[in-house]
Amino acid sequence: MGWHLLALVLSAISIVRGNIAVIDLGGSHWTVTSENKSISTEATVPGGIYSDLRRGNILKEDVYYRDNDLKYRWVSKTGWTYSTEFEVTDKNFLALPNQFLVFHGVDTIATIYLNDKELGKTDNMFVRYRVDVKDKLQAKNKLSIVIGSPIVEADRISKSLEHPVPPDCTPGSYNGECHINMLRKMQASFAWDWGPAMPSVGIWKSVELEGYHVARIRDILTDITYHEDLKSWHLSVRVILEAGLSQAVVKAKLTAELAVGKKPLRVDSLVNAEPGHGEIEVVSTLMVPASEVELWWPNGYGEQPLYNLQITLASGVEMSTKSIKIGFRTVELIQDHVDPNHLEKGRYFYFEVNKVPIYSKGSNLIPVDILPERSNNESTIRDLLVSTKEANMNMLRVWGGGVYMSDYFYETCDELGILIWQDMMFACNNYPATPTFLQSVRSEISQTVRRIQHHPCIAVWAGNNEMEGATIQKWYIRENPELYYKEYAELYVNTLKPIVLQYDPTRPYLTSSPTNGIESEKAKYALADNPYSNIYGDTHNYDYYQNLWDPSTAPKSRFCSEFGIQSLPQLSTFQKVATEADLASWRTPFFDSRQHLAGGTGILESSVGHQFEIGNLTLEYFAYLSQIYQAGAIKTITEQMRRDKGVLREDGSGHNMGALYWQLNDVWQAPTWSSIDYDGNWKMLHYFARKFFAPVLISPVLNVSSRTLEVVLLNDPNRPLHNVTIVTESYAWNDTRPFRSVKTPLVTVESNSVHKVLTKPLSELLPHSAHHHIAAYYIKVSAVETTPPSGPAPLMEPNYLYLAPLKNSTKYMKDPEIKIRHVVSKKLASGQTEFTITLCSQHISLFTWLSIDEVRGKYSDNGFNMMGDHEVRFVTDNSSVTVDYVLNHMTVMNVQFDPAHQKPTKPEQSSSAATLPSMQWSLVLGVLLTLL
Ligand code: BMA
Repeated sequence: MGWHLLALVLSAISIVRGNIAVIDLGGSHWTVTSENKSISTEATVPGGIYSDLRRGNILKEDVYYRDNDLKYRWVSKTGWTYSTEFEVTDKNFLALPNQFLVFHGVDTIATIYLNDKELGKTDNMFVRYRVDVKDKLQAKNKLSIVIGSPIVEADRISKSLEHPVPPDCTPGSYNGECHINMLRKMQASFAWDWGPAMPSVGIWKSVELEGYHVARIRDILTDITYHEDLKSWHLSVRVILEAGLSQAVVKAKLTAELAVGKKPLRVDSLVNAEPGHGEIEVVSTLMVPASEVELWWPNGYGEQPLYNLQITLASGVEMSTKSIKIGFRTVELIQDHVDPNHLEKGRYFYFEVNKVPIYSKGSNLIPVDILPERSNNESTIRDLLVSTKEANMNMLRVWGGGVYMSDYFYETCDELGILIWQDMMFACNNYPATPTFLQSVRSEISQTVRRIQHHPCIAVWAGNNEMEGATIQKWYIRENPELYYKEYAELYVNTLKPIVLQYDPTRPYLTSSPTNGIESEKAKYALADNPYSNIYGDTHNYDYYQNLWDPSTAPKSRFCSEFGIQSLPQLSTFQKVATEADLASWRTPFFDSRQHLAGGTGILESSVGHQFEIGNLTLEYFAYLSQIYQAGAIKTITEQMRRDKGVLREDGSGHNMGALYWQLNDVWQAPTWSSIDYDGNWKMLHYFARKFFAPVLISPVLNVSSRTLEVVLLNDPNRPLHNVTIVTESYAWNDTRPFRSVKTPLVTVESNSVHKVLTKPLSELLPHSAHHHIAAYYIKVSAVETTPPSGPAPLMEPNYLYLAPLKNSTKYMKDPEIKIRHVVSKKLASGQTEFTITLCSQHISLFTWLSIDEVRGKYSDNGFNMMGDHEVRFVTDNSSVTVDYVLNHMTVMNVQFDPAHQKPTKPEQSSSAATLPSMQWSLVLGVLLTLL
């Protein structure tokens, strides 16, 4: 049957899935009109009001330009109606017993009308709504979705409650709105400490018209367990069918086919059932011999083979099909007692995949954009996830103040081996426990778990962000705490938990993050006395006042799922949304409105001030220093936590098995905790993450009290290492040769092991005269493996330890005299261009940072230390960039630049030869080298 015969006014596209009819009503044939009808413009579905008004030039500037988050706030203070018209002329379609309009995402409080008759209401942007339109469709149809102002609706609901549900509003520094917790909507859309209030309105996911005789496949859930005795995987496939609401018996054949080995495995089931609430569940089982499939592993631990599982429902009159990709692996969250004889020492908290303990390395994902319609952008999602993998991460936490991500996101995580810690979308707010609210949440949680549960990437579910701590520590509660404790348990324990476990018996559910895990579950209302305990569960740790380059400031918890510090994005990112005057310094009104952390600018300055003198700096240079501080802080803390994997202290703390820093990405151009800015540029932290998360880490640390240097080698579970030599060198800042060099040979280093390879008093590494001047020295460690499969090779990039704050060392440093030896370019098969840039320096150049104007691309390394020759590759999609351009527009910064001076004038433009052998450019102002 050809459903494409259905005519839709204005080119709506018809898609035939199997034989059931699914017609996408999306496109630009929609109109959006303001509540008082003064504005009416073309709209796009999926989309959103800010994007529509911008496209229609009703908003004259980019929504992120300067303070447009405030100027354009009127947009969300009024209601909007989205409408379209479509024709249904196909008699066959109109004769189908089941006809539905399906709304995959309406944001948020809305009433739906078909041909001016009310069809239904929505109150949750995370819920798919299915509305029966049998006998309601006409040849010509008018569909309207009347959406209320989120600000007005949130206020209205808050006034209808019997008791207040705090907090009322976002903190003043956020420039935000009030009562977001009344709405099942992206919680960050009323502002956060890293993002603007852009209270969205719109149809942010697709709208479909579907019709069928019998039923359609909606979700496929899998339960994959390994049976050692049978050497087989037991694959249980649970298919959720949607049928009509009439309870007519569904009779059909359901086939599950798994593409493994030479011949696919297949099982048929007969369906003969009456749907309850329009749904039927069918369970089929397949035994998959272990020899037929390869294991799926997180990034860094092995490959990610995926197998196609196709489900077909054939009823005789029509077919519905759906395919997913699955992976064979087990995942467990281990929370055993550390010492069964000393229960007071707490419990472990780590993941095991295929019985191998995994050190979780990664970050936290905030929404991909504050406008939900842009958060599903596939190329942005791919860029972020590829960057995640490239930084040697194996886990991301999808944080609870954003949105449940698109199918494409989870599919890409499956493909790249990124484990997902999935929060449910509740964050930093108490929530109502009214029957209406809980009913809406039930649909949200069951639809979400059913949609994404089959992805091998998902490791754990968590009920919310920080609400266990916020509730028991009364961050927002002013009176009657018991009432709020009960409501907490009602939502996360009595409502969410059974639904998650019903649809996913294969993974653990944590009520919150941070939490004490099993211990919180045992506590009254699932509220532990101290959800931030070091010996149970996970923690979030922020310390804005100490010098975070001091490893003793690192958390001593089992698993740190948030820790971070702000930095500024690079200048070119700001230039797109600000005037020159806005960017005169980091203390202009523009920055005041972008800095949402109360006191944040002072914190940035004092952070940078731990390591550098802040004099008369340019914004560009201050941003650079802030990125160094951030990168060094997260490096120090992460390395300390990774070293802690091998430590168990008397008080039970230690054995850290997870470091997820806050935060991976940005929603706009602002000072934030991110390692990738809104334009997709890696900040220095992201380049550092690639090294501090590397599977083999050699980490030097100073034991301050004993003035002893310790060097620790960590080998994650990858492969044993053979004949490794670790070289520890001490250098005077002004010397190119090490003062001492200590070689430590190791014959074998087992996989998954931690070794203290060196413990040496500083006095043996530095000259006697250095006793009071350790700031004049630094330590460098490197390692070579002489017999790896591919011949002798450095095991890792060198790691550095500064013995004192850098501002105490600058007087000992010398002008590194950086020169560019040559730049050559090459076209890659991907269509990108790769530039190989060879630099050289006479003395050490610290945190050497390359940038080529605003050209976007990735460096093989950036923010590196170099002495002598150094080669860096730069890959860009921008095909207009030439070697000449690179030579003329490249800036090299390092910390030896004298901040008291203005930005250096640029040297004479050089020849534009593709290769410049040993260029003898003299450097203006010593060390900041700017070409052009
Ligand atoms: C954590 C997060 C976010 C916040 C971040 C930085 O608490 O869960 O709420 O953005 O800190 O303050």
